Amino acid sequence: MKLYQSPKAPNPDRVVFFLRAKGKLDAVELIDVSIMDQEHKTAEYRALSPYAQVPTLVLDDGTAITESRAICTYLEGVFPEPNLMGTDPKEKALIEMWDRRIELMFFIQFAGWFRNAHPMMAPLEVPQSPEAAAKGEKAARTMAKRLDDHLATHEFVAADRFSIADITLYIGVGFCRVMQWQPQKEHESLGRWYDAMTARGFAKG
Ligand SMILES: N[C@@H](CCC(=O)N[C@@H](CS)C(=O)NCC(=O)O)C(=O)O
Repeated sequence: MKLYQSPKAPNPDRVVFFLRAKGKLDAVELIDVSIMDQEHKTAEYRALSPYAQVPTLVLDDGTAITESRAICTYLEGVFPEPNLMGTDPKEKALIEMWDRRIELMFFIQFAGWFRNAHPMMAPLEVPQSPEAAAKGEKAARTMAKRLDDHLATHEFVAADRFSIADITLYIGVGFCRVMQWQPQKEHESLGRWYDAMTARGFAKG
């Protein structure tokens, strides 16, 4: 299998950290695609990922899978242990619920802020919109507070155990540094959870 990714880009990191948490990072060949050099917009790469996004997982039979969560679903099926997406219907639903909340209400909102406000993103987000940036920032900050409240009484994001939802939030929170924002320093419970996740070591390359 080949995983097309961009180092330090958050969506590919979801898959890389997921594989590392399973101890299976060596099961894929990592192929770097530079977003800043617009390598993801070449015709060759678009043949794999028509909307020109990373990550893409290409299976040995040539099937190309995009969308980081869909890639993780495939990898969970191929490498079931340790389980990161739930074992029974209730656990699967709770983990997916939190993972989607984090992706839709935090991760994507923060991305809207970053893409519309950071000068580095100007070539990719045309035109940048200060209004969209402000909306994304407000939504991301609101969700950070909600997550802090949740983590005040929970060791993990979902289902009382480590899961893909922790990985998605960990990457999202860490990526906030690009806007000089460290929600884990502003919110005590989020900070306690973040330190505990760092100590697990799945983020280390
Ligand atoms: N929903 C997609 C989002 C993928 C995505 O937005 N990837 C970013 C990198 S983190 C990208 O390829 N950006 C290229 C661009 O905006 O032109 C997923 O979960 O994989």
